[in-house]
Amino acid sequence: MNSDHSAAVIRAHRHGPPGLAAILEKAADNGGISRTTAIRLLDSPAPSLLKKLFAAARRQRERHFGNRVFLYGFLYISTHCRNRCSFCLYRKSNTRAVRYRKTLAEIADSARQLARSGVHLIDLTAGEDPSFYTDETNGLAPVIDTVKFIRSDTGLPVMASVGMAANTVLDRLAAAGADWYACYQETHSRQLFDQLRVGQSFEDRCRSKVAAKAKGMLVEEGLRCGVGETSRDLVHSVDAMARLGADQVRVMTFIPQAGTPMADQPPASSLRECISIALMRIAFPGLLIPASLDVDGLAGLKRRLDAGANVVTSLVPPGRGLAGVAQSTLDIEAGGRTVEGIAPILRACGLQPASIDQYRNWIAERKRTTCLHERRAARAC
Ligand code: SAM
Ligand code: MD0
Ligand code: SF4
Repeated sequence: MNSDHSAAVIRAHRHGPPGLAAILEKAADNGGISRTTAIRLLDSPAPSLLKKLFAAARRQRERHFGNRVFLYGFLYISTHCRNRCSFCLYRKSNTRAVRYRKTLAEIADSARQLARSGVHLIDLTAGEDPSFYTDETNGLAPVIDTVKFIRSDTGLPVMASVGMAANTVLDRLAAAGADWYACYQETHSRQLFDQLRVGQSFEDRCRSKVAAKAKGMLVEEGLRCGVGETSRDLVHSVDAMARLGADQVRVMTFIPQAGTPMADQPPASSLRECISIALMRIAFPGLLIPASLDVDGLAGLKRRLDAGANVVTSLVPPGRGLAGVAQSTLDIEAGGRTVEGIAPILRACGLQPASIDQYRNWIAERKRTTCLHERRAARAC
């Protein structure tokens, strides 16, 4: 498997727009389409053009990863949160959310179950649980201990997705062995950010990712679609992901949540997400791009993989009282969000799980080739 180290930006036109169909035919070979074309595809998605776009995205994935995909186990370890993101079920004041905080023993049991099932990474996710911040100088201390334990106990790479981490906390997360720092900006429009991530700092969130890269961690950036963003906003975000030098890039459709200020928003179709996945695959052919089970469950997996995604995320072990984020229960207890549950869908897409060594090699290669200079050159949005 190859990996791409120069995250390509969606390129600007040089010679005026040729026919869209022709551009898409070439997209897989030259690794780029223009911003104007990307916006046109998002705004008026003609089925014949989308077919070409998705085929081009799949060719790029095939070139870099063959028919192999990575699988991420997901553990939402605490659903308590001090924040008030307007889109999130787990925002502080929401009485409709089921709240729990798993013990280290419970987390370890679930992580072992995931490891036995064949996932390549354990994603430790949490709200900004006030109990994590009781000791000011050692913020997130319980999470850091958990990362350290799960990493050595399972032997698998670990992602920390626990909200925005301060510089000193990032140092300790990196020292504890967290391979990944996931922190999603949702949008790079400041106005929309302020509506979505109420009371949080746009700049601090951006800067934390730049800092995490400088400390040698891999970084995942993420976008929300279906929340009133324009197509220009989405394309602008793809440019920002390139400037950051993100290692994994995701987009998820907004799912309205009971008891939140955005509960009554009409649910959006996932087509815009799939187009964005394909555009990201063409802009970043060698990067990791999730198909999340946390939006449409199993029913939505094939269309996301067919759009060029190469990581299945939000695999949750059943029987342990664990929740999803955007879909807190969908397909979990029935065992659908498991390696076994997704196997028929992978087969239908002509894909198969990578080996753990292939995943480790991708990480090692990505870390090796993103040299210190490049990591320091990462720019905030
Ligand atoms: N609390 C941490 C944070 O917010 O960074 C970690 C949790 S992170 C997994 C929460 C992410 O789930 C959000 O950034 C968003 O991408 C996604 N999410 C949450 N609620 C959602 C919703 N209603 N629809 C779609 N995605 C959602
Ligand atoms: C997912 N539910 O992968 C998870 C979550 C957090 N790093 C990821 C949004 O869809
Ligand atoms: Fe808390 Fe994260 Fe939900 Fe925001 S998105 S309310 S920070 S759990």
